[in-house]
Amino acid sequence: MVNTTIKTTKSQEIFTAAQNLMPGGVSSPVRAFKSVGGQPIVFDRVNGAYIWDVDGNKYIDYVGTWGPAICGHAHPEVISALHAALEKGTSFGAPSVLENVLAEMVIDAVPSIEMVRFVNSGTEACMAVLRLMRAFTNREKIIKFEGCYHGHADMFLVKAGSGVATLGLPDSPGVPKSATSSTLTAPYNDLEAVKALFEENRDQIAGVILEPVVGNAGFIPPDAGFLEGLRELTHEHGALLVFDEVMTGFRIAYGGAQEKFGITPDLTTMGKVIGGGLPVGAYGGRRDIMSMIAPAGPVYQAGTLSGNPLAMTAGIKTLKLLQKPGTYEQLERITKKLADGLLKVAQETGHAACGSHISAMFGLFFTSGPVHNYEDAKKSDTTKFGRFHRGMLERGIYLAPSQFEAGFTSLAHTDEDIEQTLAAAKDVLSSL
Ligand code: KE4
Repeated sequence: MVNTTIKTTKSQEIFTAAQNLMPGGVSSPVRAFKSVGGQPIVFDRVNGAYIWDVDGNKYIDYVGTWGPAICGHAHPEVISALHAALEKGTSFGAPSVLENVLAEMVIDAVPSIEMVRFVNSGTEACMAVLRLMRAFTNREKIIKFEGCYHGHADMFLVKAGSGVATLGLPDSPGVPKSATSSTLTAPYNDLEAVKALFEENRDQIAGVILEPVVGNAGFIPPDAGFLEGLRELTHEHGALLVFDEVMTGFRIAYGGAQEKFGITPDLTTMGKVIGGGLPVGAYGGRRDIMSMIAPAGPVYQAGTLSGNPLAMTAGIKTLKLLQKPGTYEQLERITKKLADGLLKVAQETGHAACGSHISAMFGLFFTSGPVHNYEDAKKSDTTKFGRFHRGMLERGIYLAPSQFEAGFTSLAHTDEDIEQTLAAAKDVLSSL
């Protein structure tokens, strides 16, 4: 039994049954609450900044379905646009003007993107971009960073973050050595390590892929000069620089982390926000590179539901809402209030803690820090994080169920929501 003060009878019934039907009872590992303990709550509906579970409990949501709900869940304008689109069918498997519209919006927004291809998930986008990097440079090796997560494709499951970090699966069973033998890793924020890899693997590295702001090892921003250094190193060695902006895209800024930090990668992957809650991933970049993708070029990549009209509609409407003046100032203000407040409460209640935020993404570690990379993050007190998570859940606050995830705010979060959250945090942390 889960010892919570909130009534979770129906959640427990449904989740117990789910465990007989689906591995771990979930469709994605992090949802099982393995690293924070206790059973997950089963959602009934979401709206704005809020969740209601099947027992009728209401929560303020700081996961936002892992990023897509940046305008708030079930935004009325997105819902009504979807209703209209539904009348015309759910999938075409053929060109539609909606793909042109969203493609143009992404190209106009993201500095590195001259052409874009839509897929159905961030994983697909990262898989495709890896194949493209290798084809364009005619080199095989790639560099990724410990704790960064680029989806669950074999070649990325090397010291990955997110659910892999949470479940301590640095190299998942079933991944053949051949799939990862060309994947080199370095600590995040460590330019010297990257330089050494380039020296040791001269003319063999197709490119470097990273989360420009890490969200899958907990929240870890780039140190000053790190992104610039990678841009210089990749140029120097004839390798490509790829920003995985599946999480940071349209969240760190309208043009993503690359706009915020003024660094232009050669290729970018996206997802989450650009689907407005429906399955969309995308990759894009320089025209000379993207033109290699079939059928324009020889690099094969395909997908039955890619660019489907419902997902395009939700993405178009979401980006339109984000274009409104003042959007990112509001996201920065509300998230700063939350992140600074959480840190203050943790320190006032005598807990070693560090954390930060950039725009609508934030994180908190129970360690005095600083946290510059995954090794630092792993030194944090994950047991305390689990107890904090459960305590907040019992007080109606839904945080990401793992220390190795980031937190997400939205345009729907109000000052009152933040104040309620900080009061709950004070209550929980005083009792830990
Ligand atoms: P998906 O295949 O889950 O759409 O995207 C994979 C991916 C790629 N790149 C980055 C930077 C990502 O954050 C993700 C997915 N993020 C996780 C949250 N840490 C999705 C949540 C989950 O796995 O259930």
